[in-house]
Amino acid sequence: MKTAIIGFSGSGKTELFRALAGPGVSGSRAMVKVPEPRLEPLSELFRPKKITHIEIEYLDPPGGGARALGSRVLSDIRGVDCLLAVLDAFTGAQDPVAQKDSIEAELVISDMAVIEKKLDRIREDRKKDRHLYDPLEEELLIQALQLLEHENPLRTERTLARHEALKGFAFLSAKPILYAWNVNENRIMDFNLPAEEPDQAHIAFSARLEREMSELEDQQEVEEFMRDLGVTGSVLDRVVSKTFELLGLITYLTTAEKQVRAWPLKRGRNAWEAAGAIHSDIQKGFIRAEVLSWEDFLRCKSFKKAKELGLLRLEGREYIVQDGDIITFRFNV
Ligand SMILES: Nc1nc2c(ncn2[C@@H]2O[C@H](COP(=O)(O)OP(=O)(O)OP(=O)(O)O)[C@@H](O)[C@H]2O)c(=O)[nH]1
Ligand SMILES: [Mg+2]
Repeated sequence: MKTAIIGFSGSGKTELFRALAGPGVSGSRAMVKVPEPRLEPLSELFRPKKITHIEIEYLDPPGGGARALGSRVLSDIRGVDCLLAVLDAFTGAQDPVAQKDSIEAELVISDMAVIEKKLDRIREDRKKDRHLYDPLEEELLIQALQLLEHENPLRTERTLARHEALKGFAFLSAKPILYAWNVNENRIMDFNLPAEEPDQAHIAFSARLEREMSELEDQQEVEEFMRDLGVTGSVLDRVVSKTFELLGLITYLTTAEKQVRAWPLKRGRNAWEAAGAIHSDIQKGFIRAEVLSWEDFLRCKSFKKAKELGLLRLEGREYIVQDGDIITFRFNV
């Protein structure tokens, strides 16, 4: 899972990157552990050799301009799953809404250029009577272009944006986007965020304070800091939870003495697909999934007791995995 931090120069991207990645990070790329409080009680029980968090890779691509992302950044972010756009709402130098509009415009224009180039090639191809192109692809590209010409990012038409036939283009305006409004520390709570739209979400935060907070070692100090700010979680907590919502992800857990681990899964996927995400052998030899919900685990704090109470369920491959499920896969090798 990859997220690129974008925004104009001086908006606070690197401060946010440092806040997310923690002290000691260098360069413009970091693997960040997703905070997962449910791993701790499980680890106390299983005493595993290894505790493995879900990780998100954050990129802080250098080279943006004061009033534009620029073509270099645009080409560096094609491969990511999600965009995290930082808006300067703390210096007063630039209207943050106008920044948001110009970022959207850049994403839209970049996608238009990709489509126009491709449609040109299709036209050439047709002229030469080679007909190597896919008519469905052409049809979808024309639809997408119309949307973009009306200044609508592709993500506003979810079915089109996520169409299998367009995946390869990795359109920038089709990617889910989280706007992080970098506001003055005393305005975090009363800052008026825009309404959420499909595949678009917003948070208000102070990049400077969050970076400073991420450098504190004393957990009590962190909590005091957050209380003063009036926020309930660190920017990492908030960014991650919004990212999971945007990408439609839930978390399930696996346990063993060797390893206790959290895994991401698209909401609505079944046990068989969850097994495949771990290993193709587990999927191929799938027999059943033993599932304990997080709530039931909290009630019993023991698998033995859960079993006695009949809370440990045996599920087949069609079972739709729920957030917080603790799953043991039984499989043939
Ligand atoms: N007071 C205050 N200063 C901030 C805040 N966020 C960033 N700054 C300062 O603004 C300057 C630019 O922040 P950066 O995070 O380096 O900005 P950037 O977006 O990475 O900029 P480029 O790398 O040039 O694209 C730094 O001096 C930061 O300390 C904030 O929330 N409050
Ligand atoms: Mg920077």
